Amino acid sequence: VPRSVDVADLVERAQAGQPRAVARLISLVEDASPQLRKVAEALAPHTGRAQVVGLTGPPGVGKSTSTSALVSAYRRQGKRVGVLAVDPSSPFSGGALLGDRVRMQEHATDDQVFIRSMATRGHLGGLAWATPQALRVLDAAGCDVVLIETVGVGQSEIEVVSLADTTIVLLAPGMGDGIQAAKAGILEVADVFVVNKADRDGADATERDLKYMISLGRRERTDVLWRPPIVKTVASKGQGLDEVVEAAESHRSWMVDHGELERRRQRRAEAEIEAISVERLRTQLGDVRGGEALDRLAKRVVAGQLDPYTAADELIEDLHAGA
Ligand SMILES: Nc1nc2c(ncn2[C@@H]2O[C@H](COP(=O)(O)OP(=O)(O)OP(=O)(O)O)[C@@H](O)[C@H]2O)c(=O)[nH]1
Ligand SMILES: [Mg+2]
Repeated sequence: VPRSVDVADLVERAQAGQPRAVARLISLVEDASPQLRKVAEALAPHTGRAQVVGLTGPPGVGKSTSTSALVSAYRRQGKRVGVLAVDPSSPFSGGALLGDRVRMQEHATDDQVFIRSMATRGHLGGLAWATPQALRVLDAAGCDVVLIETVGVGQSEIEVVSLADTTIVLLAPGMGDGIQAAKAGILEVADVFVVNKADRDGADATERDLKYMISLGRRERTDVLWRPPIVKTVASKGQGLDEVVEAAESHRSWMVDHGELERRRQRRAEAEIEAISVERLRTQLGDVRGGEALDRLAKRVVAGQLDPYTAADELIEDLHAGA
């Protein structure tokens, strides 16, 4: 039996920046604990202040190294920083993953830095589910910036984009797949491009390719006023990260000036409400007549006695009838 939690007290201590309270709250939302609603309610008035910066890109491009170096850059400005490392393939969560723990070592004793790994495998809806809540915890904990790192594989980068105010897409020279990723739609989601591993051959060529592709993309989208800048970095040596922070800051100012920040946050909230509603409806539909309704309707569909549309009508009618 999970011991009961004083949510209000936890939130108060998280606001004061106590790492253990922050960690506990994230665990509560991640485990979909029965306290989740109370937590969400208690957090709501303390959110909306943090700047949410997403980092995505192909495997091995240097996301974790860059995230750590970015934390340092923000810390030089005296900012409180949260990090959510989202690993869509990992069943482990809680502490940082081993490799990331090594990379984040320099921040381990900094009480102005909160780092958390989130596993999304096995969670229905993956990122969409627990990460926004974890984000709220870090926001309420007074983080000026929250960095969300996720490996750019398919759905996850789309999801990280829906969470972030500013999305940074990392590429590296000599990564053909990086450019492939760019072609596969990563161009549209990037607010800032980073060509990391600029100490390697081919960084200039990668930058040139990117510029060319951006110019192609812009021809079709004359409404888009923001031109994503390209910043070259050597994350492993901490080079270029101040420029990345600058680029993210300019993007934020641009969004504020053009009402885009409000629009993005509105869309984000809509998507979140929708996801929660859909999830709740799914549960309710499965529960109609103790789960028997769906079962019996499916049997009739299989037997050819009923078409699935009529079956859906019946299921929804039953739900509304409170059967
Ligand atoms: N030469 C060079 N190597 C780098 C640079 N940045 C990172 N690396 C190295 O690239 C490797 C991968 O870096 P990570 O930060 O783990 O990359 P990642 O994108 O987080 O990787 P995944 O999370 O596995 O997708 C590590 O060995 C880093 O030390 C850089 O600027 N130059
Ligand atoms: Mg990583």
